[in-house]
Order: sequence, then C-alpha cells, then structure tokens
Amino acid sequence: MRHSLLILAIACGHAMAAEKLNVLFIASDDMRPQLGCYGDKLVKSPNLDKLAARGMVFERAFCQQALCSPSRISLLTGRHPWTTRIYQIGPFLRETMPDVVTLPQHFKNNGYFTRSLGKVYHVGIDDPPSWSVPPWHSKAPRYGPEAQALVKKQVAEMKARGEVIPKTGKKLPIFRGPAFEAPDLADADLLDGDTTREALAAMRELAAKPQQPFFLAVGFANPHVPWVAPKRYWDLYHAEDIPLPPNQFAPKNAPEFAAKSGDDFYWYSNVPKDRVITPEFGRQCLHGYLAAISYVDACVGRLLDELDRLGLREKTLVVFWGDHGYYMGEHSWWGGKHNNYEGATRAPLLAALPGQKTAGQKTRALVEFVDIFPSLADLCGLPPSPGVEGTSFKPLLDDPKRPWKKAAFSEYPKGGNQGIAMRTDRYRYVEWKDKKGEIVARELYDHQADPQENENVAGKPEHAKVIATLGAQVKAGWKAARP
Ligand SMILES: [Ca+2]
Repeated sequence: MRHSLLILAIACGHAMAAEKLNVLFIASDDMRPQLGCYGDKLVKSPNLDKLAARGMVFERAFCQQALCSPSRISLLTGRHPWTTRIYQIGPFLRETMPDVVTLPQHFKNNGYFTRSLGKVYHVGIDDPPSWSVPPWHSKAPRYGPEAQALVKKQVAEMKARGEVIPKTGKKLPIFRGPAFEAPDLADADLLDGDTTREALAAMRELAAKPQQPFFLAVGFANPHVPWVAPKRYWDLYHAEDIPLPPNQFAPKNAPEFAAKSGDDFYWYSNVPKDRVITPEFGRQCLHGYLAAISYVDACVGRLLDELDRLGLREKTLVVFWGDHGYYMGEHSWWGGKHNNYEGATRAPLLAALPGQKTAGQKTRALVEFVDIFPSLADLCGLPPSPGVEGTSFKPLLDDPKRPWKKAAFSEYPKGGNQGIAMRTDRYRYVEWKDKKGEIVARELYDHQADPQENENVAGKPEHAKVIATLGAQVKAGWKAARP
C-alpha cells in the first residue's frame, strides 16, 4: 500500500511538472503589424503566418507608450506608464518600482527557469532579478562589413574634428551608418541570426531538463532602423512593387506639438540632410524595412522548427510581439513612432497555445500590452501577481468575438504636455494636459470615417456630444474599461 502510494506520488509529481507549459516569448523591435497574417499582401512572413495559423492574431493590440524602453517596461511589469513613471529611454525599472515583480520574475518565483537573449528589455537597461541567469547579448555586428567600415571612418573623422560623439539616452551612440543595407552574408553573421543560433542552443539545453519548465525570451533588433538583412531577404522584394503611403501629410487640425514623430531616422548617413524624402528613397527605405521583417520572420521560423524537433510544441506557449507600431511615410513620418496615434501604438501580437481550439482565428477585441503579463500567468496556471493592471485574454482564446475591453490606453509626453490616448471600438480620443493638469488640447479621430487618422475632428461642434462621452470615459480610467 505504502509502496503504491509512493509510486502514485511520484507519478503525480511527474505529471504536474509535465503539465507546466513552457513559454517561448519572442520580441521584435519596431515591427508594425505588416505581416501576411495581418492581411498585408506584399510582405513575406511565412513563419509568423504559420505561428498565427496555430494560434490567435490580435488585430487590435496596443502598446502603452510608443517608445522602446517605456513600452517594454510597461509590458514586462503589466503596468501602464502612469504607474511605472517611466516615459523615457534611460531609467531602470527599479528606480521607480524597487519591489515590483516583473513578468519573467513571476515565472521565476513560480519554479520556472527564465532566460533572456537579445533585446527583451531595452539594451543596457535590463533587470537582473527577472532572470535565472544574466541576460545574453550577441556580439555579432548589426551592419555588414561595408557599412561597418563607413561607421568607423565617420566616427574617426568626427573625433579628429574634435566633435563629441553624440549620445541619446544613457549609453546609446548614434548610428552613423546607412539606414539600410543588404550584405551578402549568412543569417548568423549578423546580430539577429546570431541571437537565433544562441536561442537554438538554449532550447536544446532546456529540452534536456524536461522537469524544469522554462520561460525563454528572445528579442530581435530588426526591423528597427538600420534595416540590415542578408541580401537574400532584400531580393524577396522589388522596389517598383512597393507602394508609398497615400497620406504623406500631418493629420489636419492636429496640435502641432502632438503631430510629430521622432528624429532618429534622420541620423543615418544616407538619409538626406534636408529631410526631403523622395519617392525613390522612400521606396528603398520600405524595401529595407520589408527585408528586415522577412529576416526576423526567418529567425522565428528557426525557433519554431527547433521547438518541433525537440518535441516541445505541445508543451510550449508561444507569444510574439513588437514593442510598438511604426510609421513609414504615413503623415510624412519616416522611421518613426514617438506619438499617440494609431500607427505608433498598434503593434503585432500573436499567441499560440498548444491544443488551441480557435487556432488560426483573429480577434478584433481591444487588447493592451499590459494584458500580456496576466494572460501568460493565467494560461500557465500561475497565480495572479498583485498590482498588475492588465486583464488576462485567456477568454478570448476560447471565444475571440466575445465582448471585451471598452478601451485601450496609451500615453506620450509631448511638448511639455502629457497626452492620454484612448482607443475605443470606433474612436481614437486624446486628451493633452499641461503640468497643472489643465486640458490644453483634444484630438478625435473617427475610425469609421477616417481609418488613417487624417483629420482631427475634435473641434467640430457636431462631435461635442461624443467628446463629452469619451472625456468621461477617460476620466473613469482603465478599471472602468475592463470586460
Ligand atoms: Ca522599439
């Protein structure tokens, strides 16, 4: 009797360990939802489309701030920027939240082995308590040899002239190479391919310890500018097939301080200093961006193939996300995010759960990136983590059409004002407040009439009633918007 109980206990122990899902958590930098699974006809993203076919495509997922580090810190803590108090690239999350439990840390605290490879937190602003072992970063180059030589030469010339090499944030030297390059190299000769190589090795190591569930985070640097992908990805596209956006003008009647993007694209060596982007150059940039997406797609494909080869597919939840949206010429914003509009705040999100009944379906539910933390905890059977401001989207995986959040919120400081953007089913409504908390500007975009957000209609008398309703909804906040 005692013997059989022991066997039962061992068997249960094994079963419980085996039941814990692993998590493969894949991030891509500055990738807007321009993928086949999001309906784009031009891009070649067969691997992410394959992942979408076995999971769920979140068609209306919004980051909480359209800038790398604040978005990632918000996602990885499950808290909006108004709680993290981190709106810039630079601060470590422990500076404002010393005792916060992050998403990977929550998994670590619940028996998982957590590992980070590549850009998961913003590079140089990592969070050691999140990981079981120190985060790993590839030393492989971002550029091919030609652009590397150019960067070296330019930096040497600047130094010779006695110029200080400019920095942004705390440790980020400005790239002085071209905005795009297509070196004829193997995938693993460049940064993201090398990160993939390391990730495959990590997966094999983790697979050798089946009793130890893992949370493996892999972050790719593309398609953040510079768009550098091996030539074979560049060759997937032809410039003449690439359309330019029809709305290369700022949204009409938008506040001038708000209707701006960032500057970083203009730092690159082959971008015209007068900032006039000709159609020809614009097409080359889009060509580079698409090639960079396809390069990331191929890297993701390798991770998924290895998961299959190791027999881990049925034991692993796979999540793919981009840290925010991106503008490639729309509103005349090139290579930009840094604002509160749809194109900057809407980002790709895919989740594939083993045995998912709704595999291949899409949901139009409004989802926020703060939802990712509680969703992964929920899907893996972990207890909720206190203080998290998101809502588990697990119910959407069973019923993608069910009623869901009434709004998604994003935030951005611009021109000395703080803008809260609220996306409802139909509208994008933005309130800008000055330092005293007074509303100094409003924006309203009606996605039914104007899906490209080409005209701010907040000042039109016929929308006064809608503005009053949306204003009350912003005031009621995120808690009132929950399903
Ligand atoms: Ca980014």
